[in-house]
Amino acid sequence: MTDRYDLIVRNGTVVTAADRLRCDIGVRAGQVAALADHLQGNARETIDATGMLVLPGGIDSHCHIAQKSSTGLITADDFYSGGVSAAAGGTTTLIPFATQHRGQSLSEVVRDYHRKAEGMALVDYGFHLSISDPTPDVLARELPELIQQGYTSLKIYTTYDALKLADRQILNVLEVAKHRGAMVMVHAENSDAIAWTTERLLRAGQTAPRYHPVSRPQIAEREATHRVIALAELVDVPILIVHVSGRQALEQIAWARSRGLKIYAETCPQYLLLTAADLDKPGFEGAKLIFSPPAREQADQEALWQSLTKGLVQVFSSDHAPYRYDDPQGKQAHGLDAPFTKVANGIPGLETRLPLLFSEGVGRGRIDIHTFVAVTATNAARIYGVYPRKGTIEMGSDADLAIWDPEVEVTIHREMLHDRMDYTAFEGMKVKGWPRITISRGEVLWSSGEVRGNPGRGRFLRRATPMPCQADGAAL
Ligand code: DUC
Ligand code: ZN
Ligand code: ZN
Repeated sequence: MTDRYDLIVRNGTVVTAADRLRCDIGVRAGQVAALADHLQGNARETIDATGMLVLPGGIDSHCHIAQKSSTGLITADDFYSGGVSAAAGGTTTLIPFATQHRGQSLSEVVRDYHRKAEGMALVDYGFHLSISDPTPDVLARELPELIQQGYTSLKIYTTYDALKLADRQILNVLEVAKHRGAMVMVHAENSDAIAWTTERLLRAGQTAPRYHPVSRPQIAEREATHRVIALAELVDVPILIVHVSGRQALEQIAWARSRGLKIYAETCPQYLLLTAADLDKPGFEGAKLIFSPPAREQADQEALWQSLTKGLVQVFSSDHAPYRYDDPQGKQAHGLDAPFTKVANGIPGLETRLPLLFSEGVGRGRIDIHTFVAVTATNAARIYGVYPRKGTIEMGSDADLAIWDPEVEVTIHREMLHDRMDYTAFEGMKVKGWPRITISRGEVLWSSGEVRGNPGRGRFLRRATPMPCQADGAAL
């Protein structure tokens, strides 16, 4: 007798952004082919998920993989190690950046990132276009062509000399996004305010890592957030503010949404769980926690937790930007006495993103399980044009599943993680709940501590127009 399904996941509790039900899942040809209580028929492989939660595989829509920074440093993970780390933490889709440096052709940059992913990617992936040089050719030809080809989101910066765009350039990019249907992600911090503050700190000899948060005050983030909201209103286009760090930017986002503007937002584990005080460590240790915008204060953490529940922040991603600590290609590229201005910006987080939110959010009653699914998978799928293929569990969607043991207790240690890093910002944290099995298009990639799946099995996702950018644009 031939098998009716390739895989059946039996006896689990299936949870989506909207529903929770005890049912079996039948998988055929990589897709969800049946959802039923006591599913009839046999399968080549059966997984018993008794006592487990079966959630959509996570989408990490903000991560930096094999990315060359403007200073020449390359992030430590490639598309295989990044995929392994993602899968081991319940994530089945990655959307990193194809990052343009000034003078580069955007299409050439995209081709280059495809070369890095092909033959290497373990999980499915797309690329956001990161634009630092919106030349007339980029605006008139390359960007529209690439959006048409399924690169339907892009990131721009208001800070970093090598990356930032002037307001006029931002307006030009927003205009293309509006007419072609792309989501613009904005890194919002006022560059001059940071430069002015930094100059004074350096002059006073305040160069240690703990001064990094001081150099990038919330007011700089608030001003740039307000400004890009105003620019988006002028052009009449949705935008998403990435890595929102605290109360002041949130206030601007709440104000914009109360006026009916389609302003979306993202936050990351580091803003919910770390504070600026965590950088106050002996010697150069604090460099491990240099990322931008920086971690703020406890009251900011509380406001961010509430913003997830209120729907003010829709996306929870890692901002995995892995620069090793003890490495001339990493945090110590300029030595152990380097001022904070010379330290690579970013921390790892692909693998710990979901367990941290599950434990600290769902486990502690700060968010419910449906919000967890929404902010870690479903909303990103909608906002970045892969819904309902990704980000949910329904008939016809890709069988990307994370089978969670909600009771297992894990203490996070660097040695247990699968990225290429030499530290984690969450060393020693105890979490309750971790995915026991991760499945991508019906194929088990992670099971009871073992990684499976060949490099190169991950597929490129040609993405549709983001839902908020569609003509009848469903707001989230
Ligand atoms: N912004 C990011 O999105 N990631 C790393 C560094 C930064 O400034
Ligand atoms: Zn950024
Ligand atoms: Zn980033």
